[in-house]
Amino acid sequence: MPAARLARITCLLLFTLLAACGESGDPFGGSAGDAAAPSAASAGNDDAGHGEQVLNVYNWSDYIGPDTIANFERETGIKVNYDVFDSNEVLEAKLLAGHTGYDIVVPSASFVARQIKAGLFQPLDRMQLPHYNNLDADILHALATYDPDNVYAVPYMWGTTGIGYNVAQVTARLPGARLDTWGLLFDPDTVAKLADCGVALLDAPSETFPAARFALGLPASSTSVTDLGAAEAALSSIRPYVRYFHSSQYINDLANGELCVAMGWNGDVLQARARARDAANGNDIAYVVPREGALMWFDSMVIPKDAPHPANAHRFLDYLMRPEVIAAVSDAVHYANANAQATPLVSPAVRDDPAIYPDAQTRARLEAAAPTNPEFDRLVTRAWTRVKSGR
Ligand code: SPD
Repeated sequence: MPAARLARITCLLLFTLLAACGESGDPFGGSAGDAAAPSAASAGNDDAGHGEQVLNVYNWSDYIGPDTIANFERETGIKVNYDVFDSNEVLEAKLLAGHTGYDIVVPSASFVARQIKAGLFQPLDRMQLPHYNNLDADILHALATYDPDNVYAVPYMWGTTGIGYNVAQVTARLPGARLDTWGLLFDPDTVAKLADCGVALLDAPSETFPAARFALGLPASSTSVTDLGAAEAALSSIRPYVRYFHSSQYINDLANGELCVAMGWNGDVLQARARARDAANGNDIAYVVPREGALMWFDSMVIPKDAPHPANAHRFLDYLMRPEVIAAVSDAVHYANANAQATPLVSPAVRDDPAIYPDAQTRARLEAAAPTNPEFDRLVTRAWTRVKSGR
């Protein structure tokens, strides 16, 4: 990717993140898995003290290359226990409960701010990260909005939350309709026409409520209780047409034709497209950033305070900072990484896909996910329970 284009993207990241800070400029707004215990939590000794060759990683599902872990294990002799989750809410609940046994976890930046304040992570030791300089300086600068001075978090991938759909199934039910709109999910008359071919939403209130606010023309990151009520009403109105709420199942179901529309993350929808192509099953899957706007986010790697193997964690982070390693991850997962040196190594099919590296017009519609606000989130969680239960 040309450096100028990358620079434009990262400037946008910076701009939108700063915009999310609000007028005060305070990104924290002035307020403050589904996996069981890690498969190796029981094996957690201090690598510094005992040199145990183990690393416990808790990452998003479908978010690593097919050989990334095996290559690391072969190169270092460190055995990786790798567990997955599919929402920030699940990860955060686990972190707050404590004693996870994990050495690396991967929250989104918007959740990282309050998790740092809660003392959940240990500072990085840059001496153990010789490839740190490969990271994109503008993205690091943007991440500093949530993690001042980049003390705790290493950016991993970034992306957008939009809509994935089956082109033939949706156009057959909505002939001539524009499909680049949240109306596909939030207009009850529209979504009623799609219910028979399968509609799914992310099981993540941090995504569904901003999407509903975009659909309603409200500020996506609004913490107004009135706006929250309007978003809840919008979500409740489409509840009868939603087949399920889940944050990873939609990849396979879009690919195999079991769903025709899903709120989803760009790379996951594109993985669905790739799986359908590999299966040659005739399902053509598209991803759209709705014209009303959408969230952009980036996910970062952090080391929990009580990580049993912090030295191994640093080794893994540094491994992922090698351009050829992280470029291969982007190729596999269809997400843009945060490594400036890796961009030329990402395959052109990924690098030039505007669903992964959005063009200027699309970027203008993106808004960075705002830092989470615990007090307001309690209201959101209750509203989300009401939406899902249909009460
Ligand atoms: N399958 C990997 C999905 C990663 C999505 N991260 C989402 C962050 C949302 N704010």
